[in-house]
Amino acid sequence: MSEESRSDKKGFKRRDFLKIATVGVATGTGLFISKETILATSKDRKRKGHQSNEVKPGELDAYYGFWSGGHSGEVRIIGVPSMREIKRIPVFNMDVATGWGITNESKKLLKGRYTGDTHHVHGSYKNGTYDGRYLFVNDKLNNRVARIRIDYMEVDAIVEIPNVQGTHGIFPQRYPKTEWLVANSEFQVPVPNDETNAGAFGKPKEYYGLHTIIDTERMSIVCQVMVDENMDLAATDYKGKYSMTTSYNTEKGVTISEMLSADYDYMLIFNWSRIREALRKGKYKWISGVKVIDGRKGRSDIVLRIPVPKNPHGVNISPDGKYAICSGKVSPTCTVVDLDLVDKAFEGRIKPEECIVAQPEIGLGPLHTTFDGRGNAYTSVFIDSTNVKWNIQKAIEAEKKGPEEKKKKEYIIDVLDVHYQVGHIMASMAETKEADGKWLVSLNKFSKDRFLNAGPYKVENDQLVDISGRKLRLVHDSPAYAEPHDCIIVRRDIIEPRVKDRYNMFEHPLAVVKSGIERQGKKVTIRMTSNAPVYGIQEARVKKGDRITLIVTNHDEISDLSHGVAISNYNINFVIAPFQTRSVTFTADNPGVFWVYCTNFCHALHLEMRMRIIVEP
Ligand code: K7E
Ligand code: CUA
Ligand code: CA
Repeated sequence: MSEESRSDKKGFKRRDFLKIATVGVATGTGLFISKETILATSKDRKRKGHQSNEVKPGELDAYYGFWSGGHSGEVRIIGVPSMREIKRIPVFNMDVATGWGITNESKKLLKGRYTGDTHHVHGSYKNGTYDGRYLFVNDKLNNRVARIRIDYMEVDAIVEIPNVQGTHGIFPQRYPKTEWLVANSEFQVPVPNDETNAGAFGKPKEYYGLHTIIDTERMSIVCQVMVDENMDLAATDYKGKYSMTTSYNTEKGVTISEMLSADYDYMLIFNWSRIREALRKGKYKWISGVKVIDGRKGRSDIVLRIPVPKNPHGVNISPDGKYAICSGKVSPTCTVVDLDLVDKAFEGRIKPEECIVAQPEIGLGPLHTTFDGRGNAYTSVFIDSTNVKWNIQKAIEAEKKGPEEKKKKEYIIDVLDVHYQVGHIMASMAETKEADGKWLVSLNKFSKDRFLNAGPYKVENDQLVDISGRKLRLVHDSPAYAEPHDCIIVRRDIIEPRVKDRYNMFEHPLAVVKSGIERQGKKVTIRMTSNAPVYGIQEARVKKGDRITLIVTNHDEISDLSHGVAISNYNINFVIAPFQTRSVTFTADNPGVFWVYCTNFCHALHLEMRMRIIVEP
């Protein structure tokens, strides 16, 4: 049964709406049509919205959810609305199940650093919506950004960011297509942060934040803009003109009380045409091998600083591209910035604070905001443990009418209690101009008795909310292991056609066509194919101390037919999917007979799928 017909059964009034529209046309009364149309479209009063989140065995989800994995260092694929975990993509972590961090290919990308802290995952864009090519994710711990190829759902590049610490908010360019990605540094540090600058170590006023711009094709650094402030979350606009961030430490504090001392901090907006101009004119310094442009206060006109109440957190752009919404965190408000006014502020025609068109009161501890494409915003409120649905236009109107009108809070449409302490919140397609207002995920930091108690270290609770109606409807609790922060929810038709069933075999320069063993001095290369249920080599004889490179190509092309390659007592274990090639290099330091066996159940004779490496003394 389709989602549509199921919803109809439960009383979705779409048919009634069609009826009204038809009657209106038939009677020819213009008044009648406009009244009903207004009621049905602008205020979503008619929206009952009872979609089913049930995805029966054999059925597929309508959305791919891509979750960051927090301090697990990975990215996860969750089906929405079923909330079934489909796959984990190892990124900055070692993953024994697939051999990530074990194979030569992954080691080359990870460069010996097998820990990470992924907070924000975003897709590549074309014309304001996902193009289904790449995902990007940050590593707050080791200051890296990884790119995941969607066709293989695998990391293919990692860029390291110098001069920074706490690489937190990232966002790809949304228009006309992703060529740049911005990455924020949350912790201010001396720049450069090495012995050449030791004089600054004890002087926090000489610590800076850097807004790094990454070339997403080359996965290299274009430049960095240095500012006094720290930078938390990131966003880009829908016109390719600006990137924006929030700063909670404009004070340059190093303790909590110092970071909370000022009444106002900033939303910072970076002007991309002025950054390009600075690059063209050579207005930068080389620091640690990258171009650093000075964006500090009073030094350039690249950065606009809009004062917002102290210690803000998320910044999100409405899908119509008009507003940047900054969530207050310490302040119970959200600040709505009109991006057309930002143009004027950059031209010096108005003051930065005049870009603010509303500051609605939302609740205690607003952190992140998402959208339904129908003019409504949904803000996660940490201390209250709620998701608050509010109307952006109504908040702007209330602001215009004055404090009395604001107090009525008529812009608030619904408040949903969540369990508990929500961080990020994300609606389906909400970070694109195609926001569709169907599902929302509330990523709650505490699960508090919602699941079987599995020890002192508790899981989180990702709650699924139906937002197709006027009211928010909680439909599912889903435990999440440490510690997704953010997610994006992408329509299936964007991703599914891109995903491949097998690798392009000759993309790997070492693809094995024919099995064989080759020796050059103490270096031995074992090239081996795999075809269920046999490896292309049954026995390899080497000598103690030989440096062995084992290259394996899976010749099974049938979807699902992956093999494992595990070398007993050699701590080597990896998987090869159809037409994939992977290699490992190790020293044969112990004489003996060592079974190499398949770990991935592939065939009725899977257990017999093995070969020997004989290490002679
Ligand atoms: Cu709010 Cu790292 Cu996106 Cu966590 S950040 S919640
Ligand atoms: Cu090959 Cu199991
Ligand atoms: Ca502050």
